[in-house]
Amino acid sequence: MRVTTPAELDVLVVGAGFSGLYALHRLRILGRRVHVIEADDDLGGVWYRNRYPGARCDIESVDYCYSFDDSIVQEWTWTERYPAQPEILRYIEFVVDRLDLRSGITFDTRVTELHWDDGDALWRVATDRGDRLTARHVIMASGQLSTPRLPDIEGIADFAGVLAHTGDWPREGVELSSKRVGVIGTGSSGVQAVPQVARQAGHLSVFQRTAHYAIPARNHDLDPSYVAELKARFQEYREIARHHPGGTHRHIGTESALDVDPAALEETFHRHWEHGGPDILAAYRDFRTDERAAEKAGEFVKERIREIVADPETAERLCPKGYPFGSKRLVLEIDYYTTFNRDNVSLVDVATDPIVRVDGNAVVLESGARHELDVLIAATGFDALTGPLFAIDIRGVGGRTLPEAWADGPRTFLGISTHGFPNLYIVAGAGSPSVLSNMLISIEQHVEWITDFVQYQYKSGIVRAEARSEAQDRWTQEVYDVAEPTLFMKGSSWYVGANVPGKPRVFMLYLGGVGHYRDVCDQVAADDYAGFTLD
Ligand code: FAD
Ligand code: N01
Repeated sequence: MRVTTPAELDVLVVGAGFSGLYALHRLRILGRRVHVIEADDDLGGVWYRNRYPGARCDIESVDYCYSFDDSIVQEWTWTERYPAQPEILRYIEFVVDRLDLRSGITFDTRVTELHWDDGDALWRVATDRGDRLTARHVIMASGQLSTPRLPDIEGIADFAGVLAHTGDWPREGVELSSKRVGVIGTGSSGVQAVPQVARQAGHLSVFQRTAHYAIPARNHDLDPSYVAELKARFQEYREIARHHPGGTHRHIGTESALDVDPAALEETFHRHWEHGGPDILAAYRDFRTDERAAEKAGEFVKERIREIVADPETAERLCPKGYPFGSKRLVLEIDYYTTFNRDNVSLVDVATDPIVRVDGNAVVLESGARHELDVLIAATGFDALTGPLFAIDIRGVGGRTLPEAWADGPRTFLGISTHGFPNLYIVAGAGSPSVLSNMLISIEQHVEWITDFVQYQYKSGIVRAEARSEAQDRWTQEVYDVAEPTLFMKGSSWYVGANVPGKPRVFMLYLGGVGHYRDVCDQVAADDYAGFTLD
């Protein structure tokens, strides 16, 4: 049964993924009147929706989990190095039941309006189910990758077969067996889905515009004695990750890849390739900043692709070109390259012969080639970071909308708050380390910081907290300055809004490192929230 939304709240939380669920729990403990509104009919966010075959995490399970309650840590046991979507969703459900969170969530309800009332110092909220409520504070736990995007291909929405987006996979599943299936997109989602789809489909056509760098995940079952040993010292283990630049335990190399002799370089690359996982990204200190250094890793990966893929032309097409290794998200693969050795799989190069339209049940290329399909899978990504926020009519002081305030790209103080939008806090969004970190570390840090800030305001009789424009300008500049020397600026990826026509081309994430970022946030709190105007 639908939980009624309370009419008046201290804190409204938008979204019931990892972020919103923890915010609900923490604010309940702090004694606040808090409620979550969730658009989906159940909880889990990313891990509820991304049910496509092959969906799994690329941060190790023992790191990609909550740490705030040690009894939960002790009661839950991960089974795989990189957990698959069903196991992560089971984990979220376990936590929710354990903390009895469902009663604080209204499902199947989308927040459509957030209008700031400066006279009463509160947010007036409307939903698509006709709810009207007020909340002194609003926490946007609405996700980073929660707005799936179909490509701008004429006719795609009218595809005559079954059309499924990986980011909004049908709950009832998609029948693939013996079907003619097409996958558009070869980023993280496409690379994960392709091998699994190929096993079931009659024939699979992979429409590739840009080849991504992918390295083996080497996923495996976890040894129970390893998990037990880690649990015994989990808080100590986690504390290290909290201060690590990526929120993990990745070793960060201090040498330059350009100074190392070729045999040692080769040996390091092979070691990473055999071990699997994304740690190769940090093997040398200049992979993030020097194209010549990054190219050495890029060349190594291309050699492996040429070894694995039997057909030399297909292998060449699968070799990434035109952007440096590491400047787009490094993809972890399980059987991706070997899949192209199957008889029922073909790679269609839509960089040289683009998709121009979908006509009935066919994907039509510029050359006139028609690919008749029963199922079309769009692994085409998301309107990231700003998408879920802009989908809501958010109006701050003087009725200014968030898209107006962010017309040239997101402008925030600490990624958490925006001038002109008092008492509104964004979890793990633009201007913070967000998806370039272990998100569970970043989510816990943000939720704890924001809820402490809210509690501080109640304790101090403050009703209105607004980021100062000078503090916001300084922080926004810091975000750009840290990103500027990195190779991320050379990859035309969703990190810079490149996948959405008209989106401002700015690097949206903070690359200064999770540990440093935490120190900055803690200092702001220690200075009585310097950078905010508090009334
Ligand atoms: P979400 O899980 O996106 O939840 C947001 C919720 O808000 C959704 O349920 C949505 O329905 C709801 N919502 C949005 N707008 C509204 C509205 N207007 N009204 C009501 N509800 C609304 N991160 C990692 O660190 N490691 C990984 O390996 C990793 N793998 C990923 C794999 C995939 C396929 C994807 C898509 C993302 C992955 N991420 C990963 C990033 C992921 O976004 C985070 O790890 C994390 O799950 C985000 O949790 P969240 O609660 O902040 O957001
Ligand atoms: O999306 P993407 P994603 N014609 O934007 C192609 C997280 N995630 O869902 O590169 C042809 O990366 C597009 O081509 P191009 C992770 O943070 C994590 O894969 O624009 N192709 C590209 O290949 C990730 O970064 C995990 O040339 C078109 C693809 O679609 C983020 O989610 C797993 C096209 C989109 O790739 C997004 O990943 C999954 C067109 N018209 C997701 N339009 C793990 O952690 C778009 N494309 C494991």
